[in-house]
Amino acid sequence: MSYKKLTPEEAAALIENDENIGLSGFTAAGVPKATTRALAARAEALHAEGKPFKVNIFSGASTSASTDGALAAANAIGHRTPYQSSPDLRKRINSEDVQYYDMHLSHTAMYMRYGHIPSVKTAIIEVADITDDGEVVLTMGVGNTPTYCKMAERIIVELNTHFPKELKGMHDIYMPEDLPNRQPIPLLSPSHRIGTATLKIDPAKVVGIVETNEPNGIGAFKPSDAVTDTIGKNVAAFLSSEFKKGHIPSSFLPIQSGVGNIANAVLGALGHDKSIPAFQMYTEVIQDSVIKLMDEGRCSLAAGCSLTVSDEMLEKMLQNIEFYKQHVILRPQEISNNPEIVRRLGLICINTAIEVDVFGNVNSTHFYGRQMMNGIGGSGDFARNGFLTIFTCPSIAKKGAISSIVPMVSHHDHTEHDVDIIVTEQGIADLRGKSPRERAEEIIEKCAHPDYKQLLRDYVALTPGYHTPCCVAKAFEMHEKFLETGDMHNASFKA
Ligand code: 0RQ
Repeated sequence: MSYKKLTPEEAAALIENDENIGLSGFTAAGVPKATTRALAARAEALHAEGKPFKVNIFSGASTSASTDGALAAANAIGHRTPYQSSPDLRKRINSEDVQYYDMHLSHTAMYMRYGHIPSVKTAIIEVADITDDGEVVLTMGVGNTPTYCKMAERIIVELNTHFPKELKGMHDIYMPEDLPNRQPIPLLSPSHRIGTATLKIDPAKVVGIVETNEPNGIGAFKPSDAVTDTIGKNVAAFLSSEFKKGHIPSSFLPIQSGVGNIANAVLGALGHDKSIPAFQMYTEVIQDSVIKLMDEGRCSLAAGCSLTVSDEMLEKMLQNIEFYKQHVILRPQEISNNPEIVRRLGLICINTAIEVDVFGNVNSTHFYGRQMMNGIGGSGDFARNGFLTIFTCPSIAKKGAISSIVPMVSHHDHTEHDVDIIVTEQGIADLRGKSPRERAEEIIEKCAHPDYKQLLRDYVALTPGYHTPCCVAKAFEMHEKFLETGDMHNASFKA
């Protein structure tokens, strides 16, 4: 191979203060590891000398402890987009050390190509293989890698030998044509390959290769509990009933599912419910539960943007890589989350809410309107365009001091127009074909925790005789009481 070899420290030394950096991958899957860790160490050393050093990080989505975690701990991030889920970075964002703008994940690549957001100077990418003429086999996450490589002036390549070259064939790399003559994306089904198995980058941009051998470091999910299990069963029961009514075609429809413990429980329950036929996934993140369903013959294909499975699961998959290459497809997020494809394929979209209001508006991102959790991620790409859009959440948080059903969400991510079904462990609220007052009754009676039902009924009763029973003066009373006293129960809507 004709590329220069670099140590992680040599690669990190190339980066300047305030530089815009694009990272490969999506979640901890496919993100570079060694260079970003060395960059964090460099930032700490420079800070100790009293010198400023921060970089602006553009990613696919969340990253890993050796990327967002290390850089945030070193206070080495200036601006950050489009998504994160790191506890260290979350603290920096909420103390305004980091300027963070979260956006629909399908937007980032096009926005950068057309200058709506700054471009990156350097792309740091993890690969399983690279040829002298720039044919790259990516690892487990595609994210925005094609666009970052296209836009960057220079590329630092981490060749991670933990991931075999035989991954070639799992990816389907496709970039939409430039405007104004863009053609329809020709993808006709989740299994339809429309692009190339490798990503072509300009070899002249490659400043060097950092060799690593490191797994993604993804642990197994914690086992589901009674609440998440019940939510999962409720979603499965709802979909089974829709299927029996003929509202879903007999071949079923592809499923998109968010990440996390609730999403795992939902997928587990869908797998167990034999009244639902084996289905395909067209989603963003493919996690352990999907591969388990595949092994059980319940999921026939998983197309996504990253294979975010535990290290243990990945080892197992690598033993049987030829099988999984037939059944797993990894695409850029511009394609996995593409609104037109989501609508056309008729996806059943299941995502998690932080809070939901009595009209069906959903907050996926903020606590009390002001504190960022992770970001909107791909949830909006799917929710707005899905065939059926379902949001799930436990009915209470913080041991009951918080009701997840509130008079008005403290931050709007998905409006009532984008939300069909709410599911909590209490039950299923079907909002389709219902007016705001009917929705309020459905959500309170089916989904709110019994401790909060009367409070919410009292709130809705404050505003008789209007289309939407919203009382502006009292809409955040429950949030205010939680912030003042530590318990939403202390709110009152008695006249
Ligand atoms: O905090 O554990 O400190 O008590 O919120 O915690 O366990 O991280 O929850 O993994 O289910 O994630 C919405 C954040 C849920 C995630 C969200 C507290 C609660 C707890 C929640 P503690 P967990 P989950 C794209 C999919 C947006 C992006 C998206 C997410 C913590 O799903 O980031 O959908 N979604 N991407 O106690 C205050 C409330 C609260 C609250 C919960 N109302 N007020 N705190 N908590 N409700 C599409 C794909 O295809 C992947």
